Amino acid sequence: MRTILHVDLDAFFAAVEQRDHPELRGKPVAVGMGGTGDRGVVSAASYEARKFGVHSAMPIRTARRLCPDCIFVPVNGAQYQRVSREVMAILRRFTPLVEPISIDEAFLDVTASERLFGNGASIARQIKAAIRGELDLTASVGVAATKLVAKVGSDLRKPDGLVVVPPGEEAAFLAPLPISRLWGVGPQTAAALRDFGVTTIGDLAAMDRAALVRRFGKHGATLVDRAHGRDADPVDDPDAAKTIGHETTFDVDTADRDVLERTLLALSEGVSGRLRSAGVKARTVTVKVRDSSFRTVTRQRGLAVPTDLTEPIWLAAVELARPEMRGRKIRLLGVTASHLGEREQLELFEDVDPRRRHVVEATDELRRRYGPRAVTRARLIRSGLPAPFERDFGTAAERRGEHAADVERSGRKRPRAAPPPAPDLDVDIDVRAGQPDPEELPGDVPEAPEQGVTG
Ligand code: DCP
Ligand code: MG
Repeated sequence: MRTILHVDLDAFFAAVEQRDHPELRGKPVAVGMGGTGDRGVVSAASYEARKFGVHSAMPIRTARRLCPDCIFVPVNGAQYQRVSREVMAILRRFTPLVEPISIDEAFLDVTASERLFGNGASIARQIKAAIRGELDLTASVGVAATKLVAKVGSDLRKPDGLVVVPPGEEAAFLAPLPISRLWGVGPQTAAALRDFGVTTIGDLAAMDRAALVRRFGKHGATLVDRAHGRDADPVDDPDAAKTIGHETTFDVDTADRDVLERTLLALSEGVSGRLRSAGVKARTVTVKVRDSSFRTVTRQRGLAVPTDLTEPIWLAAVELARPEMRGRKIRLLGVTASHLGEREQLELFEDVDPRRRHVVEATDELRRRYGPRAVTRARLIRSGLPAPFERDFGTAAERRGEHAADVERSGRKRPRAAPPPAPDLDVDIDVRAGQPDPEELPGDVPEAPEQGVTG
């Protein structure tokens, strides 16, 4: 039996503003994204503002109409990120098993900490006291044996709430609540369930499992489990080495630098695409280089700024791989991203040029709609390389720990080759949706290299 806490700060952005600007305390405050003009959207509303019906994601125009006395303040992302790190640091004092799931909330598995700090309820009180005492903010906490029930609990008595659900009482605790409180029940599922006469979680728990499976497929079975409070999802161990990587073996070993660097580009592209779809950023890049004599070297380095973009990963990969590839025939190359950072709601605040981000998002969308070969870089056309976004590309490695084990962390000093210039996104992306065969593209595409790459 585990003890899990879900901690969620109250009216987070608005509470930080009220704390930092005492004249805002006790007043209806809305923090506005995209400026506080009429075109903006409310990011967070203080509990005073919520009494007027103001809430997150509401157009500021509407908020102003509902609450003429509301004070609108602009988003100060850097400050919220700083406070978020302080909150997470407090949580980590009680257990290393902290899984941040957004800027202001996290799951904690405190099972092993109870001997040291007292039971779950006691730890929850200590956490609330530390957040109030040290950061002058309030948090709501749910304590339960599962993530699902802990999360429902933290939300139930906001603000400044504490809800403890003892083991065995999950189903009874959930039963009177509306089904919309349950994970995985969006407005459409809720409407469909109402057709079955289901309005509370208890109604759902009492439903015939087979009937739900017939109507909702596998999701139906999950819903019944959740309605009983059953959920085996563990708190993600942040120390577990998680990696996203691609590697590929050449048909014929090659020493052609252009082929090698383009292959690293394709691999980096695949890795960055998967980082983005996983909603994470990497702080470390590892390359693996195996030559024709089967000598295998892995080299690793950190990135100054965590990223989910191709260019920084590729630049690091080339810099790491060049000294290992020089004068050798290469059999295999791999690129792996690790030290994956918390999911980024925080993307709002990153300092990447927003135009670059838009290009990346647009190409991701094209790939989602038209398949992995819909968009590729000009540098990769007719390169004989597999499309970088195909999941079965190379012997794709995405597994816990496995890579970290054979990584050389020797930090040997080697002369560093200058990395290649970053490709210019404006000219380097070739949109080919609806033109399935790149070989048939007319015009002056780059020469195909002699070497192919196997998948
Ligand atoms: N946020 C945002 N846009 C949204 C939702 C949230 O920018 N549509 C930001 C502002 C919030 C923060 O994320 O302060 C945390 O989101 P929560 O859903 O936890 O909301 P709050 O902390 O503001 O309120 P609550 O007390 O309900 O947790
Ligand atoms: Mg919150």
